[in-house]
Amino acid sequence: MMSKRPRIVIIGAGMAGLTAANKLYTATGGKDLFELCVVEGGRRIGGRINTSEFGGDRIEMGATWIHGIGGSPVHQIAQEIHALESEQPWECMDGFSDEPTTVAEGGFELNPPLVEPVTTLFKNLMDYAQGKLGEDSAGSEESDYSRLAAKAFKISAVNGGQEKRSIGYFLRKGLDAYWDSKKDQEELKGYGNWSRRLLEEAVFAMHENTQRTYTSAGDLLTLDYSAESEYRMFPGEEITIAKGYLSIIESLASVLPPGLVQLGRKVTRIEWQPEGHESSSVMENGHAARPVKLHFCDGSNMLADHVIVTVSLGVLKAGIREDSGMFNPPLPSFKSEAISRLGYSVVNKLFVQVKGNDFNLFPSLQLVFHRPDSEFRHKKIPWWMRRTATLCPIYNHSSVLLSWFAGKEALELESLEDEQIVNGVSTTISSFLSKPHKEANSNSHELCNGKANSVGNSHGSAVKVIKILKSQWGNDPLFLGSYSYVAVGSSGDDLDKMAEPLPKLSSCEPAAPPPPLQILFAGEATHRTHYSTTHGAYFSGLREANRLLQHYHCVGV
Ligand SMILES: Cc1cc2nc3c(=O)[nH]c(=O)nc-3n(C[C@H](O)[C@H](O)[C@H](O)COP(=O)(O)OP(=O)(O)OC[C@H]3O[C@@H](n4cnc5c(N)ncnc54)[C@H](O)[C@@H]3O)c2cc1C
Ligand SMILES: *[C@@H]1O[C@H](CO)[C@@H](O)[C@H](O)[C@H]1NC(C)=O
Ligand SMILES: *[C@@H]1O[C@H](CO)[C@@H](O)[C@H](O)[C@H]1NC(C)=O
Ligand SMILES: CC(=O)N[C@H]1CO[C@H](CO)[C@@H](O)[C@@H]1O
Repeated sequence: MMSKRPRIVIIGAGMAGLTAANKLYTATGGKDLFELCVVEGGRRIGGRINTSEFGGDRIEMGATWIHGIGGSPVHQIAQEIHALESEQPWECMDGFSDEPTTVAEGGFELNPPLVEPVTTLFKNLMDYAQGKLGEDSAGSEESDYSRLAAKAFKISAVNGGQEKRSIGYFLRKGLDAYWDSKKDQEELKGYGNWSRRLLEEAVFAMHENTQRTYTSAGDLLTLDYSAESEYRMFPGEEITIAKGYLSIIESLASVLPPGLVQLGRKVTRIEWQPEGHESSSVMENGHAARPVKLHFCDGSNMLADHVIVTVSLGVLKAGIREDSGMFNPPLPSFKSEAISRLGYSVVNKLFVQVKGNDFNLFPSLQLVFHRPDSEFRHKKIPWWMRRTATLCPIYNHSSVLLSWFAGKEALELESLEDEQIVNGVSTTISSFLSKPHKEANSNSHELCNGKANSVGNSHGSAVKVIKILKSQWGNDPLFLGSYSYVAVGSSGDDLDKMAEPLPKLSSCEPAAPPPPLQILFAGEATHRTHYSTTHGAYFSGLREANRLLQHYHCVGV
């Protein structure tokens, strides 16, 4: 009797799932060593990669950047398939490479002497937290601030509560240290309702808001400080993909035979055997039955020897809730606790098409807002706009602008009508690009160069918002958020636990059979140093494919 081929089912046709499928298929030379299939709940492949179109331009609703080209497998594929050039314009954010224009609420364009020290401070603090400040910078002024902050941080962290172990807390200690060190200098005049100190704090907050979108930690007080130094970036520039991020996904999928990827196949339950395959006495036509049973939303089911789960951390968090029963029996506590502890929140992108006399000169704007509770704030600017750090054309001279949102502002965006968003963005643009009201006593040249007038004149009232397009990662049941982060109370060890296959048998005899590998885990949230990225997802897919290839003694080529 022919022995049955092992059946491998990959759940999810995103970066991790398709990388695993590509590896398993190509490593065995397309020979029928395995019965392989990918089941995807949605109607498209790509997952959190979702290249789309807006206002005639190619845009990314999800993954956007190759975070450092040196050593990035995504960059390598993009080069191989010539996806880095295009005739058609794309979301490349080249306008931002020129100096962005920093404007404070009310229309005051801020001068470099105000913005740059705070920006440098912020950058140095993050570099310090990420362990990137080399010894050579030891003598510099800024690294002195961050050392001071680190000291303050460590002292407080010993006795402190949870939030004192966060990046958010550390950053604010750094800002306090900065102000302390400037105490003796003369207090410079502010501008309009803005005092110098309020402006500095607001510029700092703008950088915090960018950090919120980088990490998806809606509240930086929940972002773990210690884990930050474990995160790895590739060296080199950060670029976008001219032919669209989806071209990478399509390239990975292109080697797979038709029918291998099945769309519209949402898995509702995964039944597995925690005691391992061997102990199962269930037989099927003289063979040990395949140990895993998948149930789909249409009521059908499928047996498998191995399942690679690549669904997002958000979907797993929902899946381990008692009422969900996604895993039957439930996941062991080491796994479900890691899933609960790790952070996962929402980041959304908002595209705005504008029209104006000379819209093609819309600047790359850095937005400096009053605090949400400030008496000076422009009351008509909605709260969900107030933590938006930038508003920039997606390429030089494009009429499409882009802003990023994180946390509760990102979720709010999903629930609003397009018209409400159009109004909110319009009000914001007119407040920032309007001619500021001059006050007799605010003639400080240090902070504001008066250019706000020219920016205002050429744009403020002339810019009209035509339409918008927003991503909606938070409420989509196939994602339930955007990407993961290490939350306070969690650690890099939890990311390693995410990657461990099940069942985890306790036997440690030397002759113990190899682990049955019923459920394997891949996906962005299973990579200790490259979590939250496409290349992290890629590496994780490769890792799990190789685990199975090794299991069957056909080590990957
Ligand atoms: C707004 C945004 C911006 C980003 N920007 C960047 C960036 O600039 N650079 C970068 O490197 N990364 C970025 N990322 C992160 C990157 O997109 C992800 O880390 C990566 O794509 C995740 O791939 P994955 O395979 O792990 O998961 P996914 O892409 O989520 O794939 C999982 C798949 O499983 C499917 N699925 C879910 N539940 C089920 C079910 N029950 N049954 C069957 N199928 C199911 C989903 O539909 C999905 O297709 C961004 C993400 C977002 C949302
Ligand atoms: C963008 O356009 C401006 C004005 O035309 C030009 O000065 C600048 O060099 C351009 N920047 C890039 C990156 O192409
Ligand atoms: C993916 O892009 C399409 C537009 O092309 C959009 O309708 C859909 O909402 C996007 N998905 C998410 C989760 O944002
Ligand atoms: C609350 C407050 O003082 N608001 C003032 C801010 O500045 C504008 C003009 O610069 C005044 O008109 C407001 O009264």
